[in-house]
Amino acid sequence: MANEALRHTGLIGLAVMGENLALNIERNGFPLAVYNRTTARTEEFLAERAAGRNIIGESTIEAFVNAIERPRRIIIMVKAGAPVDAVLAELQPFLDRDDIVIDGGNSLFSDTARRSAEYQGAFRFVGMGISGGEEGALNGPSLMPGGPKEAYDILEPMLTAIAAKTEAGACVTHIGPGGAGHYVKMVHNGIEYADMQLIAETYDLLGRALGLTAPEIGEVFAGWNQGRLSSYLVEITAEVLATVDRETGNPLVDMILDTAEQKGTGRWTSQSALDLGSPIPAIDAAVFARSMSSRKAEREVAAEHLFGPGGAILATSANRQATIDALENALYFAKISAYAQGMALLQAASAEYDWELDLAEIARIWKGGCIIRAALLDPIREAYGSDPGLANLMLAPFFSEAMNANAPAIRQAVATAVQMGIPVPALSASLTYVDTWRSPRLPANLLQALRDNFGAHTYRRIDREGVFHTHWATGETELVG
Ligand code: NBP
Repeated sequence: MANEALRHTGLIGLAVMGENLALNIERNGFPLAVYNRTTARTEEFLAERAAGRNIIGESTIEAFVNAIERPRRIIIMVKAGAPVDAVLAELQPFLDRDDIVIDGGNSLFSDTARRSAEYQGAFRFVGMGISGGEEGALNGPSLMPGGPKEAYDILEPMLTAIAAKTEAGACVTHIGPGGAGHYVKMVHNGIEYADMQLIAETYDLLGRALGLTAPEIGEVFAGWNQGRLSSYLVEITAEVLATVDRETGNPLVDMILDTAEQKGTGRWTSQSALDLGSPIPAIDAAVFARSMSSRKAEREVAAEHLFGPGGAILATSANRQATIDALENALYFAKISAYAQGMALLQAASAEYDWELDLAEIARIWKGGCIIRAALLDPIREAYGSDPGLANLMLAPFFSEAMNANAPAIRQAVATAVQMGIPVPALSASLTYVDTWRSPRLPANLLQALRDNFGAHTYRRIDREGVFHTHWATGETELVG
C-alpha cells in the first residue's frame, strides 16, 4: 500500500474518532500514514473517505512506522484501557527514543502516568485529551496534550493547525507533564456531566412544573442561548427539543427511553475528587443521576409503593414568563457552581501532582471545539488570568456578584421542586456547595464530638490551642496534645 515519500504523521485506530482526526490532519497539509488492527477497515477508509487524499495505509505496524518521518509522530485513537497498552507494546520495538507517541483516547490519567514512566527512554509519550466528539475531530477539536514540553514543541504546529480556533487563538496548549492532559480532559467531561444534568433538570421543571411541551421548552432554551447561558449544550438542547419523530409525529425526545448510559469519565472524576478530598457534588450528583435513571424497572416498581405530592402545574399564564426567567437565573447560578467545583478540583490535582496547571489557559482552550464550550468561559478565563491563585472561582468579583444576584432564584427553584416531588439532584447540589462553602461555621463540631465519644478521636476547641479528649460519661476533659 505504501508509496515512497515519508509521511509527516501516523495514526493508529480507524474508528469514528480516528478517521475524522486523520482527515482533519491531512486537510491541514500534513501527509499521513494510517494503520488499523483490522486491515479491512483501513482498506475501506482508503477507498472511501480518504480517496484522493494524501493518506496511505499500511497493514503491519513495522511498515507503518517505517513510512513516517523522524522524529516520528504517531497518534493512537483506539479504545481506552488494554488496547492502548497492546498498541504501545507492538510499537515499541520499532521506535527510537526521540519518536513521539500520542494517546488521543479517553485514557485514565493514572494509566497515562504509568505509561509515561514505563516507556521513558524508549520514546516520548504524550497523553492528549480530545474533546468535541466526531464533529470536532473532523473540523477542529479542543486538544489537551500532557507530557514532555519538548515533545509538545515539536507537535505544536500540527496541533495548532488541526485544533478549533476562537478569537483567543487555537484551542490547544501544553497542559503539563505526565497524565495532566488526560486529567484535564476527564474534569472537562465531569463538568459536561453536571452541565447536561442541570439542563435536564431545568427541562424537567419547565415541563412538569410549568406544563410546557418539548417544542415550547426548546424555544425557551433557544432564547437562553442568545444570552449569558450561550453554549454548545444549550444550543443542541434547543435543537433536540424541536425535533419531531418522523414515525409518530411526537417530539422525538418524548419517545426516547429515560435511561442514561455512561462510559466512565464522570465516574473517574468523582473517584479522583474523593481521593483528593476536593468536593464536586454537582458532578457526583450527575453521575449518580445517570445510575438511578438506568434502574428503570426498579423505579417503576417503586412508583407503585412510594408516593409524592402530585404534579399540579404551578404557573398561571400571568406568572409564566417570570417563572421561566427565574429558572434561567437558577440555571446560571448552578452552572457557575459546577464550573467552580471542576476548576477547584483541577487546582487540587495540580497541587497534589505538581502540574502547575494554568487555569486561564484551560478556560481559553475549552472555549472552542469542545462539548462544554460556553460564553461563561470568557469571565472564567479573565478571573484566573487576573488572579491565578484564586482560592475558588466564586471569589472573583464577577462571580460573587452573579451568585448573590441569582441565589434567590435557585432557592425558589429547588424549594418548588422539593415541594412538588420533582428530583433536582444537581441543582440542589450546586446550591448546597455554595451554601456550605460560604458558611463560616458548620455542624462539624458535633461530628468531632461524636468521633471523640465513640472512638477517642480527639478534637480541638474554638477558644484555645491543643488537642482534647473528653470522657463523655463524666464530662471530664484532658489535654492530650
Ligand atoms: P473505539 O473506542 O470504539 O475503539 C475502536 C478502535 O480501537 C478500532 O480502531 C479498533 O480496531 C481499535 N482497537 C481495539 Br477496540 N482493541 C485494539 C487492540 N487490542 N489493538 C489495536 N487496536 C484496537 O473508537 P472511537 O469511538 O473512535 O474512540 C477512540 C478513542 O477516542 C477512545 O478512547 C474514546 O474514548 C475517545 N474519544 C471518543 C469520542 C467520541 O465522541 N466517540 C470523543 C472523545 C474521545 P479494530 O477495528 O481492529 O477493532
